[in-house]
Amino acid sequence: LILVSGGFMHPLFNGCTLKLMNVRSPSFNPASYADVPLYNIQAVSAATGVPAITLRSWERRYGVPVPRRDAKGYRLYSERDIAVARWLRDRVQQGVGISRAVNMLRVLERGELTTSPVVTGTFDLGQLQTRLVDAVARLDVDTIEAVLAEGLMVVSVEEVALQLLQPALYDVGEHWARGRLSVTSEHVGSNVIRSHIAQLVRISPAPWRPERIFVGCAPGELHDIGALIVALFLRRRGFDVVYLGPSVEPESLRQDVATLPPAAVCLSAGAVETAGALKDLFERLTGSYDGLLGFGGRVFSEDPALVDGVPGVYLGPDAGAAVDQIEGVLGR
Ligand code: B12
Repeated sequence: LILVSGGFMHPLFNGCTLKLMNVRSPSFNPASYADVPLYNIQAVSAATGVPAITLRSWERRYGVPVPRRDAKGYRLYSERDIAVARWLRDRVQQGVGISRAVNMLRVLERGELTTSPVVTGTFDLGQLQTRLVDAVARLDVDTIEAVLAEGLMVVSVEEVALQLLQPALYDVGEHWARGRLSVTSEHVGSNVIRSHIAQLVRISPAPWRPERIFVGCAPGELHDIGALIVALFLRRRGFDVVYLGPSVEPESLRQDVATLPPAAVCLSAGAVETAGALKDLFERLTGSYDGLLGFGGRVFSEDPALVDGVPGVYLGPDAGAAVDQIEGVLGR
């Protein structure tokens, strides 16, 4: 109803019109399902594939579905609750993000449009982080995938990236540096995580802002997961992002920036050497390019003195700060 009309575009949905059309969800009508409390949480979990812990987290954080309780206080769900859980699961699997999915549900249920997700409780991402790092150490790819899926079922993509993946990767680096985790586990773990983030970029809504932004890594920089997260966040704010990958080639980038001028070029550096390469590249670009030259990366948080030497705008210590700054410069 709301979503396939084509003209509908509300900031709440971050331009998800296309995705919403893809998910073919407008016909979902929770009221058409019986609301008789019959099923315990295990039965709902088996019927929907949503783990019991996730159902409880949805209830606590988003107030949906809220089961009735039996005489002993155990949760009892109805057919309607099961349909809602299944619908939310499908939206999350399609990359919509749980808080946005809950808001979409409210619109379908009540025609009510809130501008912020209904969050009523907290979720312990620390415990997921421990499970993730343990799984990386054991080369247990299935558990890595399961933990990522679990995180995305409960909190936003942004929270998963900044509060689960980033600290888990930092932990992995620490364990590796202390010889407590093998090089192979570090490679396997970072690869699986990286491919998940790349997948989230792929399923992001099509851009709805005109500005094109190049995001990548300084010459010689192979750590590209941070830059990929920046690209993901920018995509989710509607920017037309071209992801350049690790270690850009300076001369080729200079030519592309001259011929296809983007609104911004944002590069990452993780070490002193690559920060030097980034500085050299931006010095060459400043003469011929008048868009935003932005930069960030671990090395600038560790050694803030390096920021001053680089021509361009330091975009802050993480991807959340970076997208806010970029929006500030380019306009909301
Ligand atoms: C995975 C990993 C690798 C992978 C990278 C795979 C990939 N595709 O990225 C591989 C195996 C290739 C690798 C290689 C190496 N690694 Co390594 N690696 C890591 C590890 C474990 C995780 C990196 C990561 O993804 N972090 C998570 C991201 C999300 O965090 P982030 O980069 O800080 O990004 C956030 C912010 O900084 C910011 N940001 C980042 N980029 C940008 C860009 C812009 C524009 C903006 C605005 C913001 C921004 O926003 C991001 C998101 O919030 C780190 C540990 C650590 N502490 O990071 C070690 C680590 C970075 N590696 C290290 C080392 C030593 C190496 C090697 C030299 C090892 C070797 N001997 O070969 C090589 C160097 C490669 C090179 N030339 O660059 C050291 C660096 C030490 C130092 N002080 O320089 C670390 C810290 C491990 C350690 N504890 O010692 N590594």
